[in-house]
Amino acid sequence: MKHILITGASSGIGAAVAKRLATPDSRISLGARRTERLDDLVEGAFCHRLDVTDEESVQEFIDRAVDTNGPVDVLINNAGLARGLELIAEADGIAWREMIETNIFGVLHMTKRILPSMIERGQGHIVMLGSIAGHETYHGGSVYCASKRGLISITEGLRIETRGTGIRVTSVDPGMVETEFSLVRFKGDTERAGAVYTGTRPLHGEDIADCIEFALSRPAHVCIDNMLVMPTDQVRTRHVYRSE
Ligand code: NDP
Ligand code: 8X3
Repeated sequence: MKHILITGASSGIGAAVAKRLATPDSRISLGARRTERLDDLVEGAFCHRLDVTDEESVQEFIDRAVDTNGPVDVLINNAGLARGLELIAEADGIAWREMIETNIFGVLHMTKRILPSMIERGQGHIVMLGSIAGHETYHGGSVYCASKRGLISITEGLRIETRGTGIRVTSVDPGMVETEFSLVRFKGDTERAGAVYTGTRPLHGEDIADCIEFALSRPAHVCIDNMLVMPTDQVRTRHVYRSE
């Protein structure tokens, strides 16, 4: 029985991954701020409030998850967000802080607390939700892209630090996935968010769940370092085929 812990499971990719990985061989822990969305997602899962930007919340969540489901075997650092498309000269800096605190500090707060027990037990798998945005920068996306590019360095650093321990670190870097991501980015503007996916065929959370399931199911001596997964209709961030 593997203990699989997923951050940001209340929506999109995290919710799809939670459903996919809930098998008789797993014990699942799910965290997010909107706990009401977690409760009915997966039968028998441990669900608890988690704000990855708040160290006390992170510690409490992990303590309770470990008490309930035992040491963590798989950590899926999925929680993340983008806010707006502000240009650097015009930004007030609030969105910058939220993106960096969530996408970088959030991952570090979670990983730092779970890694020692993985090292001690000589096993563990950490999965990072990166992005195509970590591989290229687009207009108005400099800080979100910086957060995902920074994640690549953290992922590589972790692999170096854990060499020889048996721990695997995988990053899955998707292109456009239809989730609540754009709704969050555009602060609930459904029209603007919907337009991101209009006339094209984006990825869905289940496509990313496929990738994570594949990486986790490889034999212990095989580490899938990185998967860059794009919709067929999308070539780079701003080259998207639209039929209308
Ligand atoms: P959603 O907005 O649908 O889901 C984001 C999840 O992150 C929610 O469950 C949200 O939960 C959680 N989250 C955000 N902030 C926090 C926080 N401070 N503490 C805990 N949980 C938090 O977007 P996606 O499913 O698309 O995003 C998942 C990941 O995939 C992100 O890291 C994103 O950057 C990445 N990604 C997304 C792509 C896309 O096109 N959709 C493409 C490439 C990467 P709650 O608000 O309840 O706390
Ligand atoms: C989300 C994909 O292109 O909107 O990471 O940044 S993009």
